[in-house]
Amino acid sequence: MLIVHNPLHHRHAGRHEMFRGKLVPCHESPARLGHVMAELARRPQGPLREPGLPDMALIRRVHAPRYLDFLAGAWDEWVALDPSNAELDALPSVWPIRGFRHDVAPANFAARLGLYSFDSGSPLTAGTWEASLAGAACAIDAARAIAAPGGPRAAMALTRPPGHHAGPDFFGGYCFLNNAALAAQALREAGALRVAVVDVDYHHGNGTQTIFEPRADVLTVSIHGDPRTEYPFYLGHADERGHGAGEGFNLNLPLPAGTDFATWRQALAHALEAVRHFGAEALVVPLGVDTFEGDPISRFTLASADYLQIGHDLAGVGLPTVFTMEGGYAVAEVGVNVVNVLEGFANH
Ligand code: Q9C
Ligand code: ZN
Repeated sequence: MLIVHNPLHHRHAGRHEMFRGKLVPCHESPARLGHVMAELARRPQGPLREPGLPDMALIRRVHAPRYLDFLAGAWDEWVALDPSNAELDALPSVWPIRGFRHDVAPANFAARLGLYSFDSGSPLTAGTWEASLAGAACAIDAARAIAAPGGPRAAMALTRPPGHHAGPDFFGGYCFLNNAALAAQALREAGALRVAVVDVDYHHGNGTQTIFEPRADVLTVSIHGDPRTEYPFYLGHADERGHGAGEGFNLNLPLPAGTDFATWRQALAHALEAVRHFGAEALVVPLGVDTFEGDPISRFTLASADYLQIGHDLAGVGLPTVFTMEGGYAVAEVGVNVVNVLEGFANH
């Protein structure tokens, strides 16, 4: 397994997220990746390298150019509002809900911050753009490595911030650029005719679903907490099957809060059967370990040893595979749980 890690990830370091009327410390912290790197030093899974420059043209085929321009300049605009903002994170506080215009971007920065986001839990900081862009480069490089003749069978984009909640032109759920979607797009452009995404994060991969909803060449599957009670609430139901040409190429497998590994693993088997039936030539796995029993914001009951089994089951599909790093907030256990997936995959 090749590991492409993001040396700039720590530049994205939010202070607070809004939760029930209070600013609370961010769950999504640089320490998370530190724990994965430390566990990889104890149990190496293959070569470790840094990414090259990001392919901006490919990123523009996944994300809207006006959204990318917004992200690139957002911090400077935030500080221009008031120089003392340099000491604060940028959090949105107004959004264009139903009936409002989405086609005209307001000149006011706070209004544009809301236009391009869906929650107040995803602080944008001084280094968010650089960290996200280097993370996107990790995902694209990981995909190109496994697609190259003689390349490794699998690669992991070991990066943060995570990506699977980020859509064509919006951020949220701690995500800004959709690393998994970028990997899938890179695999398509490297010659894979059909690419499958199997999202195993606790939360529905709403961004990835929205990006590929109109397309038949990328099957998106997500196993997640039922959106009736779990974040991101407004997408992820079982009746969402794709739009237009993409109809039949999205599969949501929502599970109730409290779900244990035996039930979760049956959903994974269902997901992998859909991948085989689709005839995928490559696989992308947005890997969140917030399904862990100790996760502070999630409600499944997987144990650390279960992640070895998940890796083993994923390897059983026999496809070139890219993992991207998504959620997991039981910080001290994130390293063991992620590396267990990679080790289980390698030992298939
Ligand atoms: N009380 C990822 O795992 N906040 N994002 C939920 C729960 C948002 C999770 C608050 C959770 C986003 C990549
Ligand atoms: Zn998650």
